Amino acid sequence: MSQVYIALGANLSNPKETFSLAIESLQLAGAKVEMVSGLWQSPAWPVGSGQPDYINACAKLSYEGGAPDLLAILQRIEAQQGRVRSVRNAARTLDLDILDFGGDILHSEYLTLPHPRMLSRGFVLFPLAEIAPRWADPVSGKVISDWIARLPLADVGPIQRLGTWRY
Ligand code: A4P
Ligand code: MG
Repeated sequence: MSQVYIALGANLSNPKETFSLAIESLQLAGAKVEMVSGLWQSPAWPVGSGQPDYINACAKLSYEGGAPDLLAILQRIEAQQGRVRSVRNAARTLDLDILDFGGDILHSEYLTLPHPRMLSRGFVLFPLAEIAPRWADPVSGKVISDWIARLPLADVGPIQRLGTWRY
């Protein structure tokens, strides 16, 4: 059984409802949802994209299978929630990324673990810190509070916690 952290993101449609449906689908697919962070709102990155704000959250799962199986499940759930893949960073109804899969380090064509961009993103680190305050990056061993302390103030300022949600 692996302990896994995933990130949820959405900036189209109704993110809160989409996240609840995604959590339900994950449970049905055999991933045990152990913990979910609050909802966090932030401007779409990169700055100036003109897209609606994002809602982000993180969840802790226990999962029996391998990381590629979980990635396939996440992509199926994204598609069920109306995700249309176009260009990189396009607005989306749902993005589900694997942040950390049991501390594995992996670089394949389809999967990079831990998630390659998570450490520089407040909209990932703040919700993750709520559910995993002692999490450490498996590559450097550096703890999440150190990564948060390194974020540029201009990125951190506009990130707001909206509160908890029922899933
Ligand atoms: N892939 C590789 N590693 C992973 C992993 N650990 N987890 C591959 C999930 N997928 C992984 O992803 C592209 C490919 O990455 C997948 O086919 C998978 O094989 P995608 O979701 O199809 O495309 P994308 O969304 O353009 O890329 P990605 O990496 O999900 O985008 P990002 O980097 O997550 O950025 N602003 C705010 N405020 N909040 C956000 O959540 N998100 C993005 C998307 C941009 N701006 C944002 C936010
Ligand atoms: Mg993604």
